[in-house]
Amino acid sequence: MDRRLFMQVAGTGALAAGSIACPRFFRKAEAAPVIPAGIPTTCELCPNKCSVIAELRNGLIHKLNPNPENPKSRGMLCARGNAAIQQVYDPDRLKQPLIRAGARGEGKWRPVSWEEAWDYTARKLSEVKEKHGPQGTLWSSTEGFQEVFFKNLGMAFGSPNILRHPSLCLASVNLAYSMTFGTVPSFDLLNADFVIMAGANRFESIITPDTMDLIGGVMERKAKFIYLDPRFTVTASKADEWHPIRPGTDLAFILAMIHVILKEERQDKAFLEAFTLGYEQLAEHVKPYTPEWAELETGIAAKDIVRIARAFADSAPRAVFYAGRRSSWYTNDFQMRRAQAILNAVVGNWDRQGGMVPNQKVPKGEFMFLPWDDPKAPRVDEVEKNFPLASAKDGVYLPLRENVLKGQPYPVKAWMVYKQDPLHSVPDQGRTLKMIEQMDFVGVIDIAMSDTAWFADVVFPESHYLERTDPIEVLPGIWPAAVLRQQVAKPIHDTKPCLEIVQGLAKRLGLNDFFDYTIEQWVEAEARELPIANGLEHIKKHGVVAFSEPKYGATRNPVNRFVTKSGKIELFSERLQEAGHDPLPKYTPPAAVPEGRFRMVLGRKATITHAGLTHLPWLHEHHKENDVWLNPEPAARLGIRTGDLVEVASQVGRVRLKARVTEEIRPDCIFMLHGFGKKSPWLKRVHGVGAADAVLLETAWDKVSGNAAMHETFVKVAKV
Ligand SMILES: Nc1nc2c(c(=O)[nH]1)N[C@H]1C(S)=C(S)[C@@H](COP(=O)(O)OP(=O)(O)OC[C@H]3O[C@@H](n4cnc5c(=O)[nH]c(N)nc54)[C@H](O)[C@@H]3O)O[C@H]1N2
Ligand SMILES: Nc1nc2c(c(=O)[nH]1)N[C@H]1C(S)=C(S)[C@@H](COP(=O)(O)OP(=O)(O)OC[C@H]3O[C@@H](n4cnc5c(=O)[nH]c(N)nc54)[C@H](O)[C@@H]3O)O[C@H]1N2
Ligand code: SF4
Ligand SMILES: [Mo]
Repeated sequence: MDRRLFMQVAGTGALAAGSIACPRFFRKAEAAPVIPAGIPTTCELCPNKCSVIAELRNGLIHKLNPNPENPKSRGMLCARGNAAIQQVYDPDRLKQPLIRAGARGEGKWRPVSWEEAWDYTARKLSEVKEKHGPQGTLWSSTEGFQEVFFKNLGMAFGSPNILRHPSLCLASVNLAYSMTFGTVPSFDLLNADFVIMAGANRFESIITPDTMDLIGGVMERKAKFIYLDPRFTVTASKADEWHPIRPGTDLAFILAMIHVILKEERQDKAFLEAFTLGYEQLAEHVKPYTPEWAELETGIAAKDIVRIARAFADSAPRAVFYAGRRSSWYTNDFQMRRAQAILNAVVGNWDRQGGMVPNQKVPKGEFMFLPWDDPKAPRVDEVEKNFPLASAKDGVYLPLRENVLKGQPYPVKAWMVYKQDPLHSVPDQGRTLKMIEQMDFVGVIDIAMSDTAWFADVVFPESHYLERTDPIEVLPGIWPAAVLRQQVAKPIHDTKPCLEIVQGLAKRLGLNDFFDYTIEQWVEAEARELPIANGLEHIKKHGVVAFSEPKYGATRNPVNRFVTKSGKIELFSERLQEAGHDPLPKYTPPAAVPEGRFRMVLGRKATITHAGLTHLPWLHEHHKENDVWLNPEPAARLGIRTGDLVEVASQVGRVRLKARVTEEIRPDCIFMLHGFGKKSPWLKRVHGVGAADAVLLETAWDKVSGNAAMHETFVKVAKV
């Protein structure tokens, strides 16, 4: 390890307020960051995991401040991060274990001791195991530092059915970049001169450090910024150009860009020659995809496509077509993301400053625990058979639900859920409710009475992130960091961290030996290999260990082998061909919007995470309810005005909410925010307020990755 790469304080072990050198990403050297006093920890309100310093007064959490030592979160704590205090002191949060007393969803609960909740759950899981084998249990979860313990319990129990969130989020984009480069890179927005973002709404869908780099890099340096989205988002308002692309046609735009670049010989020939495979096939493949053809598909003028393609190639390597994160859009999403990856490769921006950069990682140790046997049964989602390139350890959510509903290839009768609200995050709420109905047992571990918890049989209250210590987490990136979440305050209610909830169950399921450790032992083992003196002490004191400089160019070495079949960057992919998919991204037009209907598109707001947080007062103030965005042209035809109550109906559900008539959306789509129309009365500010988009969304998935395709639903809108 190159010692110079470590955080500016490496070796000193001490860091007094205001004493650190100004890291590179703080461009104004005079503004040396002051480290606030308090206990350093890590935010858990979204996947970014920003570093926080908690200030206490009289034992209560008084304020959360950003920790500028984390180069990924850059001294930023967003509105949601600040509102975490309100989760802790929320009078309606889960305060003790609960067992259902009435019918599912009726809302009758019996507060019970932890012993009773564990005994009851262990008995139910054992009954299902006896009847159907361990494969009769499903363990689903969303990312979080303690997710590992939950997953491990499912695996130690013998279930192959561990189901993680990527197939509702970023599975197709990750697979597309991995199939091309053998890895998923980051994008150096701090230094890029030309940025294209297609539906990556970075000013509202916050990703660190990308959101800050759009402000401090792209905007401050006046780099060119092109944004494609059927909606006029906050990001669109900050771009040099906004193109309201016809939904589902980004692939046509990208293929036409490649066409122009190759035709005009603006590609990086030396790079393509040295590092890639399949250039000849690509050149042949893109010939029919002219800008004139793409204009008809996308609605973006051919002359604009040509102009953008030229400027993009001429700005390379400091030019990026940014990947985006939530790639759960269309049934051809994988191929669209692969085309982005190929476009980036063609201009040679790989592993260059201002281009695409392979992620670095801060190394850490691992706690060694007793291993368990591999499961005997195959997965219920049949991922290996139907999605051989997808991640079998994460699974595919929608195909899994459909198989469980059919009882194929075998029955699944118990569902354990951790830190996830499938009634809102999985399309077609009605079918997810059916899946719950046909379970003999549903157990949920949450911090709030989510809608899924509301329909469960047992609810386990986890301690809030500010009340617990979690494993050390490595955040890879151009500016990688290892972060610690440590307890800031004692739990104020009868709650426990996930590890202890898991241990209580493990004891009763005869799996004690696999979980015979404490969180302190786990963290200590991880800290042992942090690349800094006194790792544990350092990370407890600072909350973070990070490199101070990005690294560029290590993989631009002729002897470097990419982790692909050929060892090269694969423009043409034999593995895709062998798996029965197009080896080069072939255009398939989106389904036409039926007469009198609209395509439903999704997206985010900066003050809401997914379907959660809308009930916290500070955040609720910004969005009291959701409405449906409708363009003035169809609105006039339908006699709808802003504020009118409308009914929105798809083939699987119907909801009522208010209309917002706005030019900020194309006439062929509608949009509504996630997080409203809650069934759980404990989320009182949003219970029955507005509508839940998951009720409307139909079941569809990307063919290659199995990622949910959430923009394939057409709806009717009518005034009530
Ligand atoms: N309709 C629609 N569906 C979507 C999306 C969309 O935009 N629209 N987005 C998709 C994407 S990108 C993603 S990543 C997924 C996200 O899917 P989910 O992870 O299901 O989304 P959240 O709404 O954040 O639900 C998280 C749950 O965890 C609970 N929770 C929060 N903190 C803790 C904790 O510390 N411990 C425990 N035990 N529980 C906690 C919250 O109370 C909440 O009930 O949704 C996907 N589904
Ligand atoms: N504040 C906040 N920040 C978050 C999250 C959050 O919940 N809240 N969640 C985090 C997570 S888990 C994720 S995955 C990311 C998601 O972040 P992003 O990847 O940016 O995804 P979305 O915000 O869902 O935005 C999708 C955008 O695509 C547009 N769109 C729809 N169809 C098309 C199309 O065919 N073409 C184009 N070009 N655009 C289209 C939509 O209008 C919408 O604005 O955000 C992360 N950051
Ligand atoms: S972006 Fe906001 S919510 Fe997400 S981790 Fe950072 S501070 Fe927390
Ligand atoms: Mo996501």
